[in-house]
Amino acid sequence: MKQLDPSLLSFNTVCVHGSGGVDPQTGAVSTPIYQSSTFAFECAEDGAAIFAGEREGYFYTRLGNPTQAALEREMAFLERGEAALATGSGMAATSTAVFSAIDAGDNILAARTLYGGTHKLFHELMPRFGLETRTVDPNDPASIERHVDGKTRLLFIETPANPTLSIVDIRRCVRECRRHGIALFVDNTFATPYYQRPLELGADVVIHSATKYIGGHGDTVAGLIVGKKEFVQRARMEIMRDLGGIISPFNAWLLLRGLKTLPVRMERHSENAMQIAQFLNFHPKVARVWYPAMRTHPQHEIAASQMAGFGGMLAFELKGGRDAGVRLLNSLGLMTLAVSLGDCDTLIEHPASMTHSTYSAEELAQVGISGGLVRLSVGLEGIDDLIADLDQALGKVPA
Ligand code: LCS
Repeated sequence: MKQLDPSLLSFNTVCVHGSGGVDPQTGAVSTPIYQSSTFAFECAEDGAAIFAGEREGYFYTRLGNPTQAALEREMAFLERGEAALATGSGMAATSTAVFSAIDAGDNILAARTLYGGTHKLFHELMPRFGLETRTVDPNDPASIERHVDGKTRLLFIETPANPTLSIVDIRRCVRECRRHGIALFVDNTFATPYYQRPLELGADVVIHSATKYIGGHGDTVAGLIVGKKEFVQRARMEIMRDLGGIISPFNAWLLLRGLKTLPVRMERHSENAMQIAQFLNFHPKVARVWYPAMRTHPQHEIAASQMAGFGGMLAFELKGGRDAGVRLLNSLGLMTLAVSLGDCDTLIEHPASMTHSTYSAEELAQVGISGGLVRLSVGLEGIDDLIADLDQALGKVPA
């Protein structure tokens, strides 16, 4: 059976064909789902050698599975990393990756604007185990300098960030992290490797909530870690093995299927988002729109320098504040009032009371999540239908 060499193929071709082409054993064009918890050894000596790490092989799905491995090879290639580890959720990816890099008494630096669950992990759970998170402005070298010390292991950023679409300058962070001898972890969920590849810019580890654009259809919760082989191996064998946040073979297959259409979906998400951003920008009831493609976005230049496109996420602020937001969300007919993002369906939510309710009132104010801020994950529907729905709902919002 012919095998493909992904290093000779374009991003789009690898998305469709995977990192190895058809299944070498059976010729199956769709990667088989190896729905098996365990794998038989050839003989007792073989089992002992695999357990001792002297021979490669599958033996128990918590430590690896062929369907998962096909996904990991493909994602490592798409993010231009040496290796990848698939996990049961984006939170499992973040916690597994961070715990692979720190020990008791260490601290990490983290951007102020992150997904609410990540913020809660860093500021509530980790401190219970003596692991401190120091909040920094990752775009300001002086802020990093003020907080870093001999026990700092990494800087964790999200760009574009959830939910404000603020942008972090990855190249600048790489320079600062190298200067201080710490690793840079980038949550690349919003951009996907189709539009942004942090490892190519010098970052050390990429994290995904694969629940979002990688899966793309709103039917799977999963995560991914991509980085150097040694780091990924430690994450798998030392942290994942014990914490157990694994992906199921079926969910790994759903992500492989999602990846086939990632480039075409991302392009349509971006086109639709740009048109909605322009519509909202001129709407009298909208105070401000946050979409990195727009020149009015304060960090548009940084975004344009590190992203090949801008994706389907945007946020906007209503002049009428929280009451206007509630009215808008309750008046929509087509758009779905739901958290998550990156689905084919357009999803709309209210960060202050939903995804970022883990932030205190003071923290919400510091990162610019006001009561009137609405987050939109623009889907793949017909653009005229989406704009008509927003238009009629905005019509019901008091001026
Ligand atoms: N990173 C980012 C940027 C996210 O947006 C999320 C989830 C996660 C990590 C965690 O991934 P999960 O475990 O859910 O797969 N974001 C969500 C959101 O904005 N609404 O619902 C979940």
